[in-house]
Amino acid sequence: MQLTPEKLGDLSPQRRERLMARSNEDISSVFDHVRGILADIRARGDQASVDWHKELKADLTPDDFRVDHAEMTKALGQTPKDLLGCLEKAAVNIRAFHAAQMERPMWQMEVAPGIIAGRKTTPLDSAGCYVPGGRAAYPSTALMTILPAVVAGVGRVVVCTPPGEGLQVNPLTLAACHIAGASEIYKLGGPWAIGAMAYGTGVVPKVAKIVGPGNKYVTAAKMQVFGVVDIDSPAGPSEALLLADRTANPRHLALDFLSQVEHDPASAAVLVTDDAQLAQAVCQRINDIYPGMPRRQIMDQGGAYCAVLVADDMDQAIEFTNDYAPEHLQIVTAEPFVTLQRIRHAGSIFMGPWAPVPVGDYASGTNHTLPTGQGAKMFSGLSVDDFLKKPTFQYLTKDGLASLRQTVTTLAEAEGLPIHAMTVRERFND
Ligand code: HSO
Ligand code: ZN
Repeated sequence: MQLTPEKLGDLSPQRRERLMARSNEDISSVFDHVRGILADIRARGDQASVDWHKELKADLTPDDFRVDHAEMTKALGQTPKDLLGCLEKAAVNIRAFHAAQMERPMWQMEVAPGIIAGRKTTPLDSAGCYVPGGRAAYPSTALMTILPAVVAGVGRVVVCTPPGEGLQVNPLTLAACHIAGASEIYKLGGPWAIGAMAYGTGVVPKVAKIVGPGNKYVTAAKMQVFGVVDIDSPAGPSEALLLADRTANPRHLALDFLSQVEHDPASAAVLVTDDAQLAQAVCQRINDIYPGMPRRQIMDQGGAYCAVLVADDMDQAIEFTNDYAPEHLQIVTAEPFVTLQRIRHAGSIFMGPWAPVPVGDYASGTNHTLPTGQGAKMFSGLSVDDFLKKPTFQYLTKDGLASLRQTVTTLAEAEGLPIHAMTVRERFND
C-alpha cells in the first residue's frame, strides 16, 4: 500500500463509487450450497452436522458439540489471570452501557378521554449468538453479542462457535462466553450452526433470533433462515473513516487508519480532512511505517479500499462522511461535539484525540457489532433493542368506546367487515 492524498472534489465517479461500495461482497454465489446444508440440517438434525464434521474427531456424536462443565473449567484454568481480568473489565463497561439502553418496562397514555393506550417492553425468550472462529476468532465478539442479550433479559442465550481439529475451540472465547453469562455453548460453525439454531436439533435448541458476524456462508445462511427466526443486520469486513482537521496528530491518525485494515484483506480505511498538510503528513507516516507492520500481508490486499482525501472545507468532508456511512467514524476535530451534531450516518463514533477505534472494539462499553458497507444508512449496531419486543395494549372505558362507536362501525362497514362493527354496537344494546 502506497498512499498519496487525493482531492475529494476531483475523484472520478468510478473512484468515488469504488470507495463507497468497499468490497461489497456478492454472497449469492454460495446461496445454493448453503441452501443444501440448511435443508440437510432441517431434515436430519444433529446427524447431518455429525456427518459433515466427521473428519474433526473420531467417533463423533451429537453430544460432542456441547461444551460441558469440564471443558469450560479447563478453558478458564488455561486462560491467564490477567486476560480474564481484562475480559471482566471490558464486560463491566459493556454491561453498564447496554443497561442504560433499557427502556421503561411499560408506559401508557390517555390518547383521548377514556382511551388508554400503552406499550410494554419484553425480552425474547431465547437468542443465538454466533461467535466466529478461525482467522477471525475474537473473544471480544462473545462479549459484544452475549451481553446485550443477557442485559435485555433473554432467558436462554445460546452460543455457537466453529470448532477446529479435534473439535477444539479457542479457550479464550469460551472464557468470554462464561463471563458474559451464556446459558449454553455449542461447537458448531457455518451454516450448520445457523441451521441448528433456526430449526432446533436434538442437541441445539431453536432460538427466536440469531445475531453475530460471520463469513459469507454464515451471512447467506442467516438470510435464508430469516422469517423462521429474526436476524441482525449483515456485517462485512471492518472499516473506518477518520474525519480530521489540522488539530489532529498525524502519527496517531496513521495507526488509527491501519488498525481496522489489519482485520481483513477486504477492510477499508479513509481519511477525510480539510487540511492538505495533515493529509500529506499522514500518507507519509503510513508509507514509512507500513513495510514494518506485522500483518502486512493482509493489509497489502486491502489497499484498494483505502484513501486519503482532501476536502475543500469541512462542509464537503462532512457531506462525504454521511454518504460513506462508515461502520466506525473517528472525529478528530477542534470541537468534536459540534462536528457530531452534523453526523447522521455512522455505526459507532469515536471523538477527540483520545478515542481510537480499538477502545470501542474492546472496552469503552459501546458495541462492536456494527453495520458496514453503507449499512449505517439504515441499520444501527447491536444493542439491547435487538433482543426486546414491544407489545402494545389498550383499555377503554364505556364512554371511551362510545366516543369511537361511529368511527369504528363506519370504517368496518366500509371495509366490508360487518362483525367488526357488531362488536362495538352490541355493547350498547344491553
Ligand atoms: N473492529 C471489529 C471488531 C473487533 N476488533 C474485534 C477487534 N476485535 C469490527 O467492529
Ligand atoms: Zn477491530
